[in-house]
Amino acid sequence: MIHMNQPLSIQPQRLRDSIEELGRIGSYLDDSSGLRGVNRLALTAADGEGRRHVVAKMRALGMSVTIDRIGNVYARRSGRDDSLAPVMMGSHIDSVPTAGKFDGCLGVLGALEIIHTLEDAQRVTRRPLVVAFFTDEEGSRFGTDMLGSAVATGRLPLAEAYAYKDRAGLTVESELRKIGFLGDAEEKLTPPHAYLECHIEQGPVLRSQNLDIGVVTGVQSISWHELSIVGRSAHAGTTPMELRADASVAASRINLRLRDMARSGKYGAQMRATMGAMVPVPGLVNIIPGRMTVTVDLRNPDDNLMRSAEADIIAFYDQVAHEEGVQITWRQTARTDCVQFDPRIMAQIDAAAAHRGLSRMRIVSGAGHDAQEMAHLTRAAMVFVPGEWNGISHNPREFSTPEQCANGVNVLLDVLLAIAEEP
Ligand code: HGY
Ligand code: MN
Ligand code: MN
Repeated sequence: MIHMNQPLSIQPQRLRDSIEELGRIGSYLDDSSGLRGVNRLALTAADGEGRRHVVAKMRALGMSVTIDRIGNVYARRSGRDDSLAPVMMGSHIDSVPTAGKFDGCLGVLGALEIIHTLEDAQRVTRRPLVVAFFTDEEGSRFGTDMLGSAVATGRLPLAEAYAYKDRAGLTVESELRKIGFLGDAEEKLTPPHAYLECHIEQGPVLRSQNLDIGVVTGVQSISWHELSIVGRSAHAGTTPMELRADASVAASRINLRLRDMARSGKYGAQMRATMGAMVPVPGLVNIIPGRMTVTVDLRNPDDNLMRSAEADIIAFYDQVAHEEGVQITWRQTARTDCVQFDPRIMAQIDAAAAHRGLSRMRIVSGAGHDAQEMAHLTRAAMVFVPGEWNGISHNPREFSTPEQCANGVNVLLDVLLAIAEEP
């Protein structure tokens, strides 16, 4: 039950200031847009600086901070009854290299703004509260997404996570140690009472319908492949077309097939496919690429259609290898099925938004989130806020207004207060 006589509310400007402050860490001038973007790729020096900045904010709020063996950070605020399992809020503060200021950060800084608001109001909840940020949610650097929360919830063994390497061959373990966040706390999380996450939608749906809040029903399935395509490098001018084994042509054929599959409707109207990385070797104007490393990112809100798309594109890899005279090897680097969030908490989010006079809709998340990992451990749910510019994300133009952010975090606060009083 949401007690909504006079709802407590956060300070929108203080939240905005904290988002701007963190956004200055790892900030860069994006030459294609002329905007300042954020690059706090997981476990880089910038990520380390961002982590220390947020840990300092947690401690300034009187919270006790724990760092686990995969670098997840948990800040705890005591409740009236500390024997009870805590209610956890969180997200991530690592970013893609061409990020905005809101992806993940809204969830972590919004949770800390809630703590600050409770401190100001001298309000102590029955249950203890925990604010978390998880290691390498994005997966951009080491190749698998939700790395920290997958370890915390047991999907990914710690040793396997430590061994992931970036393109320079640096491991998660060595990079965690380098930035000083190779903690010693047990990485397997004791199930919290519930998990809540506020996040930008990262898409056009809410804003296009002028809606304030997304009541997130779940997350669609995700499948990532990394392909190594080996052909034969040769002279661009002297090698006849029929004598080539061109790795870049093979990659291009696969990319076009992905788009045709998504457009075909055979895998549902919502299938999305992306070849985000296409790295040629040697990558020079007058040499036929002998090697290509490419990535494939498949998304689908239907598990059966996802499996069908995976089977078909894998069969196409073999067909292209044969027809182009190249070798194609591939590995699965991320794979999660569709996840449903907790219906009772969704109803509480809906009621809280309604009581605040906020418009809302139920929405499936197109992006992956730490909440989908936490949903395997406890009751989990997410609150989405709209974004301007068609909700663009993973781009410096990512932007949500102070009001949009405050609406989402206030709804999170209302639901948190209700759940934190549960016996
Ligand atoms: O890829 C995703 O969906 C998320 O941004 N990690
Ligand atoms: Mn995110
Ligand atoms: Mn992201």
